Amino acid sequence: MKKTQGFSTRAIHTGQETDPSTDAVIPPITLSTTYRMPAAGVVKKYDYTRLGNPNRSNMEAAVADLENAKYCCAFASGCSVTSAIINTLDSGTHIICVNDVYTGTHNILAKIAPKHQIQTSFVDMSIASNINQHFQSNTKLVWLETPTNPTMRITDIAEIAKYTHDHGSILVVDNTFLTPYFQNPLALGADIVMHSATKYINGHSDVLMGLALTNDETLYKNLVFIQASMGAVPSPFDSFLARRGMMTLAIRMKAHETNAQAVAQFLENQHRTVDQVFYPGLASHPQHHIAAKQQHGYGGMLSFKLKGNLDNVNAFLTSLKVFALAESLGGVESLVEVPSLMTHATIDPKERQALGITDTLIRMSVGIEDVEDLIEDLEQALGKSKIETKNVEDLIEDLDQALGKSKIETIV
Ligand code: P1T
Repeated sequence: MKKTQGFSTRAIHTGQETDPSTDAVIPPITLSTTYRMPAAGVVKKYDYTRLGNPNRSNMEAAVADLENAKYCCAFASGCSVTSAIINTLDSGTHIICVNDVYTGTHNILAKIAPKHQIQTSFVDMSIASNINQHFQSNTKLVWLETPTNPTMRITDIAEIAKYTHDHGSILVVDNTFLTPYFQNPLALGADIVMHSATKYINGHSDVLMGLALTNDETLYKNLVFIQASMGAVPSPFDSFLARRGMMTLAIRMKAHETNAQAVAQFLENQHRTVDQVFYPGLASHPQHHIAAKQQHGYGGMLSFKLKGNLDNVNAFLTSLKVFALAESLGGVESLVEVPSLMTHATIDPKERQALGITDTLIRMSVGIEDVEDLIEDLEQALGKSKIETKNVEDLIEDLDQALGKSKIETIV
């Protein structure tokens, strides 16, 4: 007999305990905020919903199983996980964080943590050894996002884990973009994995939730204490919805990846309108070799630089019919956004520029619609984007094409 069941079997069954009072296959939503005790201070399983709830336990058990983690704590959002992890640190400590990171994480580390004397160095980790010179005697935590949001840079998790542990720190990896289906940071040496479960884990853009996973009992106990004390917990209804969404994680992730690979290849061939495409599954991605080594697939996120300026970007965005112009990612529907004006607008413009987050960088969460419809939508919208971008090369290409056609006609 196989030791461990397959990914989808676990995604569907782990934590789904049959309700003993009705034998319902799908556990009901338990809305009660409080629970009877058999005697004063004796807790059978639950006492108060901030501290625990059957729907939340179900969700936590299932994700822990998929991430191969002993422990999982669910929070009210991805950002509340980040806050909880930072709250496990003492004041006076130092953090090293990858320089291209989700704005919410950046805000917590750069603007809130310093109020508690916790300082962060933001470092380019695309070459792992870069990190070495940034460790200080008080460095306690290294924070990674790979792929990064929104420029899709990849960091070698195992290499960073080695440097981190050599310096007596712990490594946190934000696995939101890839999910346990495509990447298992704990197996690569991470101490904590975090998710914005708002994205792929739930998968239907209707729940806000965050998750922290670990194999370390002390870290877990610290996180549970903060989860219970600070109270940023998900509701039973949200836990139910996210648990339901997670049942189809494997088939959704496969479909996201197939579509994203096709869209990335399509965009890479649009030389007239597209400057550069950032998708780790493309051979042209600068860290494709690292992604191929540590990931089991490349996921559904990509970004690209459109030729021209903000006018061209707006002409493109407003012409899209299937892709929705909206923040967030990881739902079944395709979304598109401009990080410099939307998700990453609060980052200092100079920092954004240095990271390549220009006004022509467009981020896409490729959904699981029929890929032909997605490509047709992009093709027509890119056509509209190019109205004012004609440069000398484009004009010569136009002339070349026209002259070619004229020749055929004269021969005929
Ligand atoms: O929105 P929330 O559930 O709090 O998750 C924060 C978060 C954490 N980590 C990553 C990698 C994320 O992408 C996010 C949220 N990101 C978006 C809302 C966005 O559009 O990029």
